[in-house]
Amino acid sequence: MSTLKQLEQIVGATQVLTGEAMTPYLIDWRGRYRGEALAVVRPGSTEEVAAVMRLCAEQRIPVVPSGGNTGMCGGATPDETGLALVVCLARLNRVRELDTDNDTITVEAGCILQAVQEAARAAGRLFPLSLAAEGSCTIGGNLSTNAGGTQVLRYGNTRELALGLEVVTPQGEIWNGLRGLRKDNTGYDLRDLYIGSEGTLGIITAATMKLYPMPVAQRIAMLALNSLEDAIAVLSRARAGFGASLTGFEVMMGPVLKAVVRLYPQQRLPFDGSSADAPWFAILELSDSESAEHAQARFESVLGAAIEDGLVVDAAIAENIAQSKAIWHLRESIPLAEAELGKSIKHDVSIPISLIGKFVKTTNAALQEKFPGIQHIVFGHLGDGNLHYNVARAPNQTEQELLANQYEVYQLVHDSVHAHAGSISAEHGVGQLKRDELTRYKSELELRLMKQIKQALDPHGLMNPGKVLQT
Ligand code: FAD
Ligand code: 2HG
Ligand code: ZN
Repeated sequence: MSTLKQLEQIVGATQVLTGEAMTPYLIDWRGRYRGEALAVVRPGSTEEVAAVMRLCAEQRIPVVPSGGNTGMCGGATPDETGLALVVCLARLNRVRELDTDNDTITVEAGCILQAVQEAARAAGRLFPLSLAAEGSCTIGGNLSTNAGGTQVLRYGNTRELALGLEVVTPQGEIWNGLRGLRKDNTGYDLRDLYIGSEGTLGIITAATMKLYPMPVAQRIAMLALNSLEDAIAVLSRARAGFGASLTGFEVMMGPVLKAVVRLYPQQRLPFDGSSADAPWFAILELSDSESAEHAQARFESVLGAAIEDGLVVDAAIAENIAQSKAIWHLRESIPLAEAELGKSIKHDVSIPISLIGKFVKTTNAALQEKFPGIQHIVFGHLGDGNLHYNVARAPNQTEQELLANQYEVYQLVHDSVHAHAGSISAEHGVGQLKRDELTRYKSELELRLMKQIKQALDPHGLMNPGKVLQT
């Protein structure tokens, strides 16, 4: 019997896609990568995933796991050989359990992030992972890339939110590690190996995630600032003044926000006059567990002092939920606006916060010297020391001319990140985009240990070949 027929027997004929029907799975959302595949399968249960994996192991068929295809590094896009099977987890989308005494939710890997947030909210709890792709990314994809987002400074990355996993191994065994335990020191942490492994070690089919109390009150402001250094000074005061109540601190270059409102005229900057032309903006979010009055008093005291000391040019404080949403919407629109403006060269970097000002100044200068007129698109999660230091074409360049230099640009920026004690992937992962760059900055020992782990868990190298590690 042909492989396709055997797959149909496992998942049903309508869940094996070939030909044109595969197209959305063969290209990443940014249009940077295009591959081919033997087929796309859409299993409906963990047992079906396991049966598919057993067949792939027997026939040595490479496997590419796919969630919502919103990843930034081409991790879910198969290579060009057409040999791989794309395994899409979208049909595994049930909430299996919500336990308010244990403050946990157990969900299948294909659950859309927003659906997990909504299920938590319906039970009076907060699931704090929050990112602009939340309407289409899956919890399996979030776990596999160890996604960050806008609430990391308070709640941590996806890794910190995960207590247990269910995983199908490349041999087709099911590991049930769905433990809702906050303490479990029983040897090597398999869960943490799979998280962030971008589908190169196994397929995550379900997870038990932490829940938190809903905040009683929130205060959100957009700040107009004269410099990145001032943003860092305000962040430092907000951390000291708000403690664990500081749940968001984002920063973005003025021209980047201006581009958002130009492209999406229904959105508006909450400033007029010269404040709207500030070189930098920040978003500050306080989540209080006492009362609206308590939140307001804390917010005013930190912000008032920062304004008095000349660190903040202007502050637009949201008066209601609609205004809070509008402020966050401006920030969340940046990646889509950037994509509409053309292809850019993306760097998702983390730097010790104390070195961020120096990093941006020296890297901007070095880029301008080598590629005059190249445009900087800098924004990100300043509270986590995570910048999206993206680069767009100079006004007199074509997109192709920009991309022709992409490897030189990566190296210049990543060398600077390395020189500033940073990491070349803060939250988006490695995928195929940064696989080769990784070898420039990881030590030989680190790479060897990573390859040994890969060899131990995936001895035939079938899981997502060509991603994360060179094969
Ligand atoms: P996919 O893109 O389908 O896959 C991503 C990787 O995980 C691939 O390597 C794939 O093989 C693997 N994978 C997927 N599912 C599984 C599984 N069940 N088991 C094993 N491997 C699997 N990221 C951030 O960290 N912070 C942000 O603020 C942020 N904002 C974003 C904003 C926008 C507008 C967009 C489009 C993306 C953003 N991202 C952000 C990128 C983010 O990494 C992804 O949105 C998300 O985490 C990936 O989920 P996905 O389901 O789309 O995974
Ligand atoms: C964000 O923070 C995402 O908005 C996307 O991580 C970053 O588009 C980017 O470079
Ligand atoms: Zn981000």
